[in-house]
Amino acid sequence: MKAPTKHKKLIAWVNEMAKICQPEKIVWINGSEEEKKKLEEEAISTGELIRLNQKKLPGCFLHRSDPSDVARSEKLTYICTKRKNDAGPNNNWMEPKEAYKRAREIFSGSMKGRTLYVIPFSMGPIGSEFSKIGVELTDSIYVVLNMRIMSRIGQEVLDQLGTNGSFTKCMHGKADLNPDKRLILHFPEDNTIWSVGSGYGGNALLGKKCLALRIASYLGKKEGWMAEHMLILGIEKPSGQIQYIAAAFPSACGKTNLAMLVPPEGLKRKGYRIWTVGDDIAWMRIDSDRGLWAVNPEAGFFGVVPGTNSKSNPNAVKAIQKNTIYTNVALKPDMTVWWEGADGEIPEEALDWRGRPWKPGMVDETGSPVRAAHPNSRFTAPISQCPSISFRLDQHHGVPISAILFGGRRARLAPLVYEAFEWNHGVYMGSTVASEKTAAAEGTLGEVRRDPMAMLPFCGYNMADYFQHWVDMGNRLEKKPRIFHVNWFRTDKNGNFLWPGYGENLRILEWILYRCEEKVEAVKTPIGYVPYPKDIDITGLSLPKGTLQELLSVNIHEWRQEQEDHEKYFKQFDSAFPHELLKECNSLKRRLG
Ligand code: GTP
Ligand code: SPV
Ligand code: MN
Repeated sequence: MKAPTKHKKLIAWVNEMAKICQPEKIVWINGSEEEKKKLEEEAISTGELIRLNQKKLPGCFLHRSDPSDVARSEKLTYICTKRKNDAGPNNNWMEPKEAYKRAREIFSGSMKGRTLYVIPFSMGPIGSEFSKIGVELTDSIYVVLNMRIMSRIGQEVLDQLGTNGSFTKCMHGKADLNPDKRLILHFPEDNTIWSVGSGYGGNALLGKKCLALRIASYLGKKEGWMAEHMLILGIEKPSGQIQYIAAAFPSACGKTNLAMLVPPEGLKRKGYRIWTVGDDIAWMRIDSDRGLWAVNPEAGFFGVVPGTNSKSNPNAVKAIQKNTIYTNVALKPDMTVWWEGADGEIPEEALDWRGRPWKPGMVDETGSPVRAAHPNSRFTAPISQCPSISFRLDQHHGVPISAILFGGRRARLAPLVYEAFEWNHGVYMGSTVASEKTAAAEGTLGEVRRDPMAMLPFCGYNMADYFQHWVDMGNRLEKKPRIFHVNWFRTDKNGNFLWPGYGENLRILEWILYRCEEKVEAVKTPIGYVPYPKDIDITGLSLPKGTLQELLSVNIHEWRQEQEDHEKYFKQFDSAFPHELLKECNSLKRRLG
């Protein structure tokens, strides 16, 4: 196929990659409906996609990924900078020459007899000064169809790129999906990504975590802006004014749910409304008003399926009724889908996420229940289908951010909400975020690890320099967003969540807005400002007596241990580690007595 562009460097690169992979043909993706139909038909003929019940779920498909390929492979993800120190202690590092060589061997001849698709895509609205263009090469139709939902793709992007525009080179191939031959390589110095041996999510949709976080965070440091693992939402107040919040929680810790929040019954009378700008990634920069402004570079949701229902996330349920790709969920006999925590009855029979017969109550060799859907099963759906979509999603300028939230899954210790004393204290709070591991990445579930700013798996350079960048941004900001830490996941001694979460989290967002507007006082504790229980509106919520107090309590003894752990954690960083954060660490120690 003749290249629909006169961009010589782009054409040369596509040819160079094709020479390595040896596809039978090259297809340039233009983004049309016709092209989409054709790709869907082809994917159905090979089994890559299963067409779902088109009456009940129009435009929807099921994809089953290889059972060894169901989450991000952090151990196989590398930052390949010339100097090891530029990748820092938190990243796997490989020397670029070695990295290219190893991946080239796996790519070599891997597309024989198959098609190489060329996907031009824009992260952020096409033509916005803040958007970045990438071109992904892939042999996976599933990837093409997902990228079509997750980003803006096709001829328009090529036109924007012109004959000489710069773009991130994103090379992807499934090869044989053997984890021993899987590598997800980032070359920030070459503006290049090479991913081979996985067809799954963040490993394969290279615009998302690879470009919009790892490469973009590196560019942001260089160019003076930030790429963060954050949702963006607008809260429309009864007055009609909308304030915007950005929140960083680790993978599978509640970003999508918070971004689409529906006000609970008890707060409805107040007339709040939530507008969704983004559920996973925020690009933020300082505007001429010296405030922080954010855009969502994505155009779709790649959301966690299990637990999604009309009670937990009604907006998501509505958003995934059409034009949605489901990955690794269960298939019912009527060709609709099911998952643990879905609406309605548990089906009497189904095919599980691997396509094996499944019945309720089935147990495996170890006696544990067999799950119908994989815990990290996902939906891919256009943001435009979300009833709470913000009217500012496509605006080139983005939205002004009033507050930044950090959070994680902590069964103990971290109160429901607390506020930083000022920016650098907030950066310190972010740099020490810890969370229990979830199914979004391969590895041990439940293990608590530090995940600074929820960016541990996504920062494309040395984390010490990243912390410094946060401090520097604060110095440049005149209208600094206030910084908070939230924890929806505190449990009682039987392991039950103390806080109902989901829509009820609006009660906490309300307090956060009150603080931004200086409407309420707060209790000054050693770790930050904690709400007076009376300032959290719990109308219509049946919390057992004393629960709110427990949720807001700060255990000094436990926090002393936590602070010591922060100190140990910081030791892994070298001299580039900002002294401002060491100072914060010492101040916390002093305040704890
Ligand atoms: P990624 O897409 O991996 O980045 O995840 P995410 O941060 O968007 O998480 P998501 O909103 O998909 O939620 C992940 C899991 O946490 C789901 O199983 C939710 O049901 C659960 N969850 C979300 N919000 C809450 C909450 O407020 N309380 C409790 N207990 N669980 C929640
Ligand atoms: C995450 O793991 O944070 C996700 C899913 O949002 S993935 O696209 O696989 O990274
Ligand atoms: Mn995520």
